[in-house]
Amino acid sequence: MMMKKVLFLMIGWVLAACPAFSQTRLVRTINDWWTFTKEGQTTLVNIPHTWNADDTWDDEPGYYRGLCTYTKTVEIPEDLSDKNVYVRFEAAYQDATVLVNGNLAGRHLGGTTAFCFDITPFVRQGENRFEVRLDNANNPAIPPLAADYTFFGGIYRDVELIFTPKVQISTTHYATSGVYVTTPSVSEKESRVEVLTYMTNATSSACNLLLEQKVTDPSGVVVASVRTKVRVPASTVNFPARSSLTLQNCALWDIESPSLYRLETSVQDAKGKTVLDAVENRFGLRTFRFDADKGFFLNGRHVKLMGTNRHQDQARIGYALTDEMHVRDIRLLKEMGSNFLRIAHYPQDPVITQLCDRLGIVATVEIPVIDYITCDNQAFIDNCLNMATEMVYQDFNSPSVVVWAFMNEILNHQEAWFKRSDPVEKKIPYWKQVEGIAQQINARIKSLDAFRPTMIPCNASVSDYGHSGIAAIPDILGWNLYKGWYGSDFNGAVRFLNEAREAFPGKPVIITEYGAGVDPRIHSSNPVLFDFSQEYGVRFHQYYINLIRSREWIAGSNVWNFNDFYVERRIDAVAHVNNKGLVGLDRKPKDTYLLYKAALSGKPALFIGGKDWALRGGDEGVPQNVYVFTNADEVTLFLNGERLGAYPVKDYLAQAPVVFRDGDNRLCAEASKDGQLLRDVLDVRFRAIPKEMDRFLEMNVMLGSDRCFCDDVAGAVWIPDREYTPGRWGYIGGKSGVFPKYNAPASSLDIFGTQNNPIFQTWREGIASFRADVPDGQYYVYLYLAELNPKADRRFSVSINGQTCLHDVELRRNPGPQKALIQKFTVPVTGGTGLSVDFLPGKGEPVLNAIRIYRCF
Ligand code: GCB
Ligand code: CA
Repeated sequence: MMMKKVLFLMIGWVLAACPAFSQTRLVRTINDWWTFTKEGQTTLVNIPHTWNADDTWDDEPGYYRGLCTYTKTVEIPEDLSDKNVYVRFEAAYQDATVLVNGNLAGRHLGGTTAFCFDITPFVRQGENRFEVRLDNANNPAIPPLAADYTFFGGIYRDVELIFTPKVQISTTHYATSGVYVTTPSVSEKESRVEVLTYMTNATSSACNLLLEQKVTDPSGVVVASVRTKVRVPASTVNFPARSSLTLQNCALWDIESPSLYRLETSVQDAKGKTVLDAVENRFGLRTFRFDADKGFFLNGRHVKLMGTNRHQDQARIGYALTDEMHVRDIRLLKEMGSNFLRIAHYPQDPVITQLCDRLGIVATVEIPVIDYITCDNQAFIDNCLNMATEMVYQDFNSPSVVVWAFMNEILNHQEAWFKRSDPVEKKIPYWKQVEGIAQQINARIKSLDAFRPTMIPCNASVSDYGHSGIAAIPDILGWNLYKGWYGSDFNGAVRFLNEAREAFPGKPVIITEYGAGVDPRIHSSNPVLFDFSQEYGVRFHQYYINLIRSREWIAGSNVWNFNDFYVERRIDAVAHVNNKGLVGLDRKPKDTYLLYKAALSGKPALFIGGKDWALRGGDEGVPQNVYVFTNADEVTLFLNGERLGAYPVKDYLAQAPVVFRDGDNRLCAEASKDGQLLRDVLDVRFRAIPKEMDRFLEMNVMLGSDRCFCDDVAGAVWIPDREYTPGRWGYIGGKSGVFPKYNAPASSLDIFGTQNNPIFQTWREGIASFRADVPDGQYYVYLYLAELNPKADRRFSVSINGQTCLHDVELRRNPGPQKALIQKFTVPVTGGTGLSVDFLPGKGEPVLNAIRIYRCF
């Protein structure tokens, strides 16, 4: 009894102390326990959700693109008589029809922007049935039509209900807060803030109201407020009202000090006694400009913008990331020292721009009009324009956002219309269509936002963008550059940029993309183009960091990409994944991330590379290449407590040959920078192939390869091949494969039946034998085979120590081209002969992709 009374008294006290709290609006998610139906199958799911989590990376080509439904009974205990109710989707991919208690609430096209429907007429106190019919089928009227990323279907961002009073700040003006802040003049001394507020009056009489704008500075002090009388007509949606404020002694939003102001907007009764509805927004005070010759200026100060792009997917779950996963990404980006993010190719979760605002990361936002347009289709144009409008309004108040972008690489896929080599006249009709749409999108963005420049990320052909008129349209030109990857010659990048700069002299330039594929499991001491090794990735990015830093007129640059991401059709080292991320689909940093951290962070930095390469292998006594990333000048290395030496640093990298002992090793790196002693430690477990073969236990060798591969799942180390020498091991005869695509050192085929493509993607063609001078005992010998050339007509037999073990294998027939075949043989070795695996050609050349030899006893 006593307790209850005390509690009651305390509640009374709390209420009395905070009279300013009045019941305004309530926003709550309805993410949990939806009944999801796909092709007649029903499951219970939570949002964020995608129905393509699995079929986008299995061995079957294609993924489900069609209609699915979500239904849910939502309990609304509130009395709704004096309320309006809205349902708001942060995004749903991509054509959504929403029904409430059987009534059509609305339809929205486009998978990456938010939408909000008024459902007041359809909801009631008690139980309500929500149904979302969602379709991710290709639709020629909805961009994107096709691109180098997977379009995951589903309600993959939050769904919420918004309960407001009848007189309210609008929720249905492009699903925003209904409040738009501009800062037409900004300085530390004084800044002008203008606010446009949309209000909705859902009553049948006109209302006289007070609209209050209250600004709190970054330290939490209310520094300005203004009240404006407004009369909102009866039954009116999105009635605009303007307010303006002046702020003195301003804290500017900057990269190092991302000062944010808070704007509290409230609608009050005419006397200002009762707050009817209120929303909050953040905004920042900053000036910026892009200059064609001098680059980017923030608050009058020159800043080189360097950062990445980002896709919104993660391993196994596709787009269905929780808020905290998005947050983690932007923190990782900031920790890397990045000050720039191209939010490509589409608007992302609201926490992304929120966090860019808070952490001081300058951002560009883009609509997914990418690669293709639909010709002669007004619905397509309308959807482009609507998406552009949603993008601008939905991130309007973010101080971090400085550019609106659209039409990524839009001239890249003209092949459907003509050949690249065709004369310009033939291309003009198509170009005119693209240019017409570009003009309209650009004009639409300009009409909504007078303060931010526009950008088109272009690629490949300077002259096409010139002749088509497209380059003339946006304020800024983005260039996606892949010289040193898709084009083998690094120097092509400089030639290309110079050509672009000469062709469009007045246009500021951002390198909107550059990147190289890196499968984190692949390493090489002899990195080459298209080997997907960590080391080639490092070399690629070292080159571009120098290129970007040494040219003032390059305003900014974005690595393609922050994270690895799914591309269902793409086959590289990891099938269905674009591996150009600095971090993996699981967000594990690759060496390229460490390189950027050393190059960008500005603070003393030292990291031993190969954090995910702690399990290594090779011949005993043969040095292994170790990478150390740092912004110091020199690195000293210690192995198992012993000093190895000091190594010079070039382009943030010190390389050292290190001889690991069999078993556990502790590698320690030290450097000093700005008077600070830096230290990093990496424990490396080394599996040595012993000098004295009588101690031999195990080897896993990829033929025709300079690559090392770590199979994390099995904890197995795969090493490059070598030629046989007596007393040791290796191949006899044949040649390494060089593969047609890009003249690559490894095949780019997906190998079915394995998650370890790299083991099968190289081979030795025409091999005569593989020998290992192992001691007597019993062995397992595993032959790894896959036909990488579907056209090759080859048949061969294999014998081990004279006994034929494979007769007339014809890989393209059995198991079939690009299918993994692992044959394990139990082989006794006696009489000191060692192991000899011999290949006997029947037709064409025999091949061996990889071999594993394991001593049983
Ligand atoms: C590009 C595209 C991007 C691709 C990238 C690549 O130029 O804009 O969507 O993913 O190249 O990796 O090929
Ligand atoms: Ca599939």
